[in-house]
Amino acid sequence: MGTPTRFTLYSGPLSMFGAKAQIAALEKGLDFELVLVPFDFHALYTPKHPEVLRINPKAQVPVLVHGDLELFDSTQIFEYLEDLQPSPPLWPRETAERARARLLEHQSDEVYFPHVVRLMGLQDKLGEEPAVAAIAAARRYYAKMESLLQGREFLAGPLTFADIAFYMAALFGERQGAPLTHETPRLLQWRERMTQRPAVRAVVGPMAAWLANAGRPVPAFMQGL
Ligand SMILES: N[C@@H](CCC(=O)N[C@@H](CS)C(=O)NCC(=O)O)C(=O)O
Repeated sequence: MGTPTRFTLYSGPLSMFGAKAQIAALEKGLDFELVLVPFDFHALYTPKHPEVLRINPKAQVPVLVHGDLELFDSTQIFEYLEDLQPSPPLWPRETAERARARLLEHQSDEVYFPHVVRLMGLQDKLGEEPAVAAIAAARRYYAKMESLLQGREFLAGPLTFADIAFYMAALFGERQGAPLTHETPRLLQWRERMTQRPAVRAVVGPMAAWLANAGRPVPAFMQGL
């Protein structure tokens, strides 16, 4: 028996990293089973799903299981999906362009998103210095992304994993007090282009419904999906 066609993706109803993997799999037209692990605003990610605990030493989603292959980390999953289903490609073909796109994807998770994580713990103090500094840092990052969008529709040229990563990270920035503004009009248009993609709507629509059901604010650009 070879590797089954379908894989299983463990994610959470409000997992930004899980949503990255989910959107990429849908963009590639891959068939998979989505397993949502327990998550709510009170208990957060407890109890942990037993498969997530078994597979990922960091006990985090997303986790992907495909036959006897077990993977974790959204960026590792991106690489596997690209090899599993090369078409449509989500990394540019040319070597330097590909490296730039990979760096952008990395920066979204590791340079921009930490500002958003900082804001998560400062929601009742958004007017105070640490939050103001985190919001200013997020805005400086938006300005860099705005300059990349000069004359192109996506951050690295064609649609890539870098767009998927930054779309999801910025969605959480929007929720945590670092929204996109008219100071970065090309970035606003990019977000709208991304939001209209069927793969994005299929993931962000249920996330918006989940937030509304939990009594949490739903950013305007996520409404009506
Ligand atoms: N670098 C990892 C980060 C994964 C991550 O932080 N996952 C969160 C959900 S979005 C999680 O499972 N948190 C639960 C925990 O850390 O206990 C990736 O890219 O997949």
